[in-house]
Amino acid sequence: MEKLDGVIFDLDGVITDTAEYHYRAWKELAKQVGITINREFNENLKGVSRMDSLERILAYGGRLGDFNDEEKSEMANWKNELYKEMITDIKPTDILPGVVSFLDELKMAGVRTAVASASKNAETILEALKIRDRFDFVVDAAEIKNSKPDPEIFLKALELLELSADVCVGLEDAAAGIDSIKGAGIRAVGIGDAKILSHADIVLEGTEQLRLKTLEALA
Ligand code: B16
Ligand code: MG
Repeated sequence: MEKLDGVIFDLDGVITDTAEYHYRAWKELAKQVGITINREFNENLKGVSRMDSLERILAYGGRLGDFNDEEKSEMANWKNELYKEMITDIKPTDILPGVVSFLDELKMAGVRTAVASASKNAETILEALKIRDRFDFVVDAAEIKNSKPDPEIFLKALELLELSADVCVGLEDAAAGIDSIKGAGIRAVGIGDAKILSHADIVLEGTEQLRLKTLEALA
């Protein structure tokens, strides 16, 4: 890549570790209906929308046909209320290491930024982290019809940034998110376990390794 013009960030697991609270809240909801989930299964929920996550849990526990739409919507709301309680105290110190200095580096270089999170709580979380103003755009998850791994959310981010895929990179901690980035024709940087994120163009162990130079080298 000759020049990097845009970086598109996932939120949960890339900017802050709310992924852990999603897991705890889903585990509690699953327990209510007699289903036990573990961290390995949870990898299938990362980056996946609220309702799709619930359906995956019910399918995993063999209970998909046991609830009607209204009951499923109540369950999803219950999980979301529990999740919101868990994150009430979220603050700037919960931003993952290296993210702020990386954003500074991007700003200095004139690189535009967007957030492409499946979370309907994204704006609230970014405000609580006092980091909302640092991003040029935040895609509204409520407007997205097809959940990651569908490319829709990253294509929407490109549209907002008014940039083409070849001058951007996307950052993700979830396998579904990497597939979404790649589906949009964007280069993908995985953050986390290289085995889980095997479809990424490059995988960094953690956010503290984020550097503009590393991303620009992704040719
Ligand atoms: P909400 P991301 C995703 O965020 C989470 O990884 C996923 O676990 C969650 O179910 C989804 O957001 C929806 O979140 O219930 O808050 O609308 O990783 O795309 O930033
Ligand atoms: Mg994520």
